Amino acid sequence: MAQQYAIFMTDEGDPGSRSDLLTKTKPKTQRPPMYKVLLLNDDYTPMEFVVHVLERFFGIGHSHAVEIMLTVHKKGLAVVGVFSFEIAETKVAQVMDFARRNQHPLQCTMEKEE
Ligand code: TYC
Repeated sequence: MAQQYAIFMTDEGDPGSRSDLLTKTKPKTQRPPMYKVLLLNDDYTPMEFVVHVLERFFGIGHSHAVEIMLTVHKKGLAVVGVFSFEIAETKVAQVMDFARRNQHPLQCTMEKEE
């Protein structure tokens, strides 16, 4: 989105006149949207499996992975990372595929930030 602003110049001795009206367009820098990857709780996926998923697909160290897993277990879900659309999509697909292949109902999803 471009932000527009106007510069008004009044003539000396003629208050209020706008003989010179300039408008400039300032290009506003656009950041790409970011996506939260969420892990959801369920009653059946083993805790160790979830910890392994966090280590393997998100590069999270063991003790932090245990903490995140327990947060999901207690609160129902947690954000495990924030990525560009393509990376988030890949992480979700990798986790869902790995869970399915191991016959666990673990769910992973993504959500646009803000
Ligand atoms: N609630 C599961 C259990 O008690 C553990 C679990 C944690 C499952 C996190 C999914 O995303 C999850 N075995």
